Amino acid sequence: MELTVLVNKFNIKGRLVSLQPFGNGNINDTFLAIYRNTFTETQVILQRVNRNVFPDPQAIMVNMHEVTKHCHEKLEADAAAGRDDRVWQMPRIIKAKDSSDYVTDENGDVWRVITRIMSAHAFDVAQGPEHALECGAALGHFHYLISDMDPSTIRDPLPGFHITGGYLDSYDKTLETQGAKDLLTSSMEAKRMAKFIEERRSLALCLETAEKNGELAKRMFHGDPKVNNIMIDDVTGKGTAMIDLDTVSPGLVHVDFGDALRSICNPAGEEETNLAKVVFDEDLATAFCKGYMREAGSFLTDADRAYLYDSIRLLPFELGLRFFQDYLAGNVYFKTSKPEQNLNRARVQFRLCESIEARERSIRGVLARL
Ligand code: GN1
Ligand code: MG
Repeated sequence: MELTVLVNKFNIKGRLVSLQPFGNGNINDTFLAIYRNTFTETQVILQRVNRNVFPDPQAIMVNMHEVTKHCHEKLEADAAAGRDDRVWQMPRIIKAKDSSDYVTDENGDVWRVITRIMSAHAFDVAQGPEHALECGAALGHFHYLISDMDPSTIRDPLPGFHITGGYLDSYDKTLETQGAKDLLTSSMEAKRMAKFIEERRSLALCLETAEKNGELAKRMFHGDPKVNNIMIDDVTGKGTAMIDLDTVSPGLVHVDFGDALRSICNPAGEEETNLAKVVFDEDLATAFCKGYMREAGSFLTDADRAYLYDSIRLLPFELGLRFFQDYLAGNVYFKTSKPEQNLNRARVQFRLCESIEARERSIRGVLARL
């Protein structure tokens, strides 16, 4: 089906005047559609849910329906009561003309349309401490919004997501394949990555073990709170919305905390090729934590706080492992435009992990003062 035919199956006022690829997501295909009529313009986001990644795209849409319903009600109640210092926003699902939340094309792919958060942008790297603080506030506020959701309304969007032990298992299985063996023998960098993983196997289970022991408990999490999933208001410079809601589900908030920090505190970005530029920036971390704690600090127990450093160290390790495994498996999960791209992405995350390890005392000091 032509993309224009597809987007016109949704209930959007006006005539379609532009449809262009949009954003830098590694998973779904995203387009910006602009509709106009005589008096106004509507901009919406069209997305194909990646079936290679999400085994049950319909479940993703059921979840999105539940999450947005819960949060919109809460946002409206808070706004009416004058509880907020700003207008917090969240995308809304635009229904298809047949009233469903999505359209399935002839290949079985699920497409959805959601509202675009206007006069706001997300950045691929942190712009400075004020931006980092606003990212922290946006994630903290999002945790507050989803904190009282009923987890039983949510279907597992991605089995095994953020289970680091599971990623190690699938890495081990990939190592057995001929393709992986060939890549490892032909590349010094790949061998170096493999050694990096071997040296840190024991750290992979730190959060899962704490959860099994009952020290940490699952709550609702975002799952993918990287810097370019956090929208900043163009006018005020304040955080205004978290986007990319596909993975909102029960999980450890530590995963979000570590994932946001690994993304925000690496101003070189995920695609940097010069590893000398990849450094964990503690000023950005301090600012992010300040913003996060302002919105969500009251949720955190002493045990939660005790594992914050571990989460900061773990998440770049986990993402590097995921990128490296995908490189060895032939780049089947994350979108790539070059064959070595996932190898380089892994190099960046592992360098970040080393940079965090080198600053452990100082980072623990920042966390202790929160
Ligand atoms: C993927 O879709 P996107 O680009 O926001 C991935 C995240 C990774 C991120 C790294 C469902 O997120 O877990 O941290 O790439 N999402 C999924 O850039 O695997
Ligand atoms: Mg995503």
